Amino acid sequence: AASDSSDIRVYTSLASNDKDRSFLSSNYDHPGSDVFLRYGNLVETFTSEFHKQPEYIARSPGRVNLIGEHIDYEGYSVLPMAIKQDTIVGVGKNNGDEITVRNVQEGFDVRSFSPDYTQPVDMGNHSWTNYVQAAYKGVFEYLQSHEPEKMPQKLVGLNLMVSGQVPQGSGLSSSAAIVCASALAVLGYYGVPVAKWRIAEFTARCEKYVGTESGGMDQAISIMGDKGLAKLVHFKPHLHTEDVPLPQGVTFVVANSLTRSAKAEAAPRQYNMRVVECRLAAAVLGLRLGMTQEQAHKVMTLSEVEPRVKEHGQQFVGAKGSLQGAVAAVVSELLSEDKYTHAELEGLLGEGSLEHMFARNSSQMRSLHVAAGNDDNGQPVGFRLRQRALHVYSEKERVPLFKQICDGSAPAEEKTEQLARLMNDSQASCRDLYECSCEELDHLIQLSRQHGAEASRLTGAGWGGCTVSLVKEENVEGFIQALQQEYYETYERIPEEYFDIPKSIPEAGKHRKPKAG
Ligand code: NG1
Ligand code: MG
Repeated sequence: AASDSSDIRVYTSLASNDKDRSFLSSNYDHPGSDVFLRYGNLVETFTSEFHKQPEYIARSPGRVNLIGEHIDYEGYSVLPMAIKQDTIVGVGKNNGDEITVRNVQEGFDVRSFSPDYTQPVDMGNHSWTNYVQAAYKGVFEYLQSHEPEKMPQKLVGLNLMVSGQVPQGSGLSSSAAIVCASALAVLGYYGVPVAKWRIAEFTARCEKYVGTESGGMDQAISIMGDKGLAKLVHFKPHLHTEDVPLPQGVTFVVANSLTRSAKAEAAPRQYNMRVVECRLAAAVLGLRLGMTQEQAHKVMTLSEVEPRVKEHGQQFVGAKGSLQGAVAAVVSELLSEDKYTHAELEGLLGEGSLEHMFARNSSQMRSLHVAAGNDDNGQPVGFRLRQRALHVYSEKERVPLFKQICDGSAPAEEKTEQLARLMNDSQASCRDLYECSCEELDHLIQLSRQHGAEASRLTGAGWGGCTVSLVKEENVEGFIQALQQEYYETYERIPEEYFDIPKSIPEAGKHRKPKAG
């Protein structure tokens, strides 16, 4: 089947060396390669399920973030790289008038939705196909609002077959891979060329249809990534990237904690909650630094009030050393260390202000209601503002430093040491201030540092998922062996089905502990 279908065009976000074109068509890899077999399998499954060959295949990869965690949605630049694990999507016209979505793997439900892209995604109903529908919607909403002349005359029924390799809930952005590959498949089918950065921008908005208030890092790197390079991704004034050459003599090793970061389901108390906390921290800082209540209600991100924070911080610069120290001093002066309750915040921002501020966003509203309730231990959940702001303002400084070190001409040994310090500082901040690590990640990170990693940190949203470790080349083999023995082999059961049935992976803190000894 694979060789029969070699005339099917493949749209891949990665193989394009033309930065302005959205995608190029390229042939399969050489026969016999894994890639070739996987594409062949996709075509075969597509053909047997839909009784027709796909017309196009699209491909988009997952990513690992090297530094800059939980700051993309605050408007700050981040530094990820694409990985080889990807999602591929076959697409072809069907004779009906629905979009039908299937997965090559068993255990994934089959769904159909209307080609009418104005239909909402059913957020209350968690299905992997929601990501495909979100991408579909994103494509046409983008075209309609930005490039209406490219809008197809008529939207037809399509078959889509998905084959994903990025483990779900692992912090490697399986969701961006599926969203971006689906969007490329639909664009490819209709033959509509769109600039890469535009695709990266609109696919970032797609995750919101599914209920995650994500920033744009994952989609940016999935669409704009290049082989052998990390990228510094900027979101302002519009999305663009800078190449970051990686230092010689070291390897970034990604290790899975085998704990699932259940982001879509847990978003109201984890991911989206942080987005809400950051907005509230920004509002209170704004208020304390001279904004009216009304102005403070409109502030969305910590980056918007940063100039005021810095201005106020000037007076501390002498005493606190750097401007960075002064920023931290201002945040600690103006935001309480304790949790804020809903009532306390309304006392500051005005009665009814919280509901009003988040009224237009049902996902954030859910987090607001979670914060008003109690946690598993019967304690009020509340909002931590000082800690979240301290993380964001310190993490965003580490990102340009990381690039500067990579670009610099210091000896390899020195570079490695400096990069390691930034990565380890990032982890400490994620764990202590942003509270997005978990027991299993902390354990894996500690083992990694003991067994040859210069640095190790969580990557992606956290609360489970993967670590990324900076390892000198000569230590890589020993490092991997050590993790094998000390982490993976001490589990009572390694979930062999991990890649096949991701739903069976336990959430952080809920799986069996490593065996003693
Ligand atoms: P992952 O780990 O892929 O879910 C999420 C967000 C990113 C970013 C990181 C934290 C999505 C799709 N992605 O990544 O935008 O905020 O967390 O740095 O939600
Ligand atoms: Mg994701």
